[in-house]
Amino acid sequence: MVRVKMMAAALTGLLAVSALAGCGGDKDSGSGSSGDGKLVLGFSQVGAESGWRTANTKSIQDAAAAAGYELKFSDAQGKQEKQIEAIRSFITQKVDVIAFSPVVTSGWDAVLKEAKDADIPVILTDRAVDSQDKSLYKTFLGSDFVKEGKEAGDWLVKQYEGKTDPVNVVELQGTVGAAPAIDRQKGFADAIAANPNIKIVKSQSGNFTRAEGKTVMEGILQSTPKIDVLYAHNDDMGLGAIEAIEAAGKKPGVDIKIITVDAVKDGMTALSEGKINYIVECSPLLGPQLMDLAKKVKAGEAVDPRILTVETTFTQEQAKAALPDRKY
Ligand code: GYE
Repeated sequence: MVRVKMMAAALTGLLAVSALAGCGGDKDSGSGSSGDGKLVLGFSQVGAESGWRTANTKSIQDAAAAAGYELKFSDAQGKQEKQIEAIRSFITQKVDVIAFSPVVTSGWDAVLKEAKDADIPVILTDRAVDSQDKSLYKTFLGSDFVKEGKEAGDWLVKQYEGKTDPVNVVELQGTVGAAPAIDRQKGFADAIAANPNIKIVKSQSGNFTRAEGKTVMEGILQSTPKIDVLYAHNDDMGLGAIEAIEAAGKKPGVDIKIITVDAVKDGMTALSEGKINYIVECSPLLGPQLMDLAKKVKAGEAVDPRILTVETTFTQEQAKAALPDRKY
């Protein structure tokens, strides 16, 4: 099995090299630049679990085309093993730059070390890794998920200001072990900590998908008699939960207040209709910044180790105003 894999890897390498040789333009054998001098970017995407992800993929593909790069795009279907495989294949193909959005935070050191040893710069986009050795990647471009969770919690605290009645909160978490799930939970918990009447009575993963958001919420509705608030780590899970809430004969946004994160079009539409009460924005439009960073790290230029995306929050009125121009 191992031998077969090694042979396959060697063959891929050979094909890549002969493809370069075939174009005849690449004198620098250490570089992955395509024969016509285009920057070659290997990108390993998480999957297609949400509206956010679809918008993120499009942003990266569009920006790569606009920048004139050769993009090798690989979809990991939510599996870390597939991402590691894709990164190894990018190394074998000697791409110029590797970028990826890690499914989960841990377990990356070995493959990142392989990229470093091969002298291929790595950019993390959207999600972080927990590697202690920061020299394993050049930069991390993405949102502050703790801040997003905190904004969601701050809004909730404000809604119940001066009240001491118990507020039962259900939390739908993202993918277990993923940076946005870990951080959005933490930021929210910190924000509500000083209010003992606001309690998370159930917290379960819905894996960032609409389908799981719905089934998990169906179960929770049956087992939890009093739910005042739903905090979903993304719009899609919130939208799935809305279907479950409606099927249970309750009014989303009224009987159960709903807070989500992302602000994709479907989420914003539900907010404008009053089915969601508040959304914390998380921008998926990382493509143009990523292309700029890829060019810089390829040229050996220094870049900031942490690049934050600019984001806002939306109430119902703000969603109504923003919807006509919403790009995703
Ligand atoms: O919020 C969610 C997606 O990593 C920020 O992943 C991203 C999250 C996003 O599936 O919708």
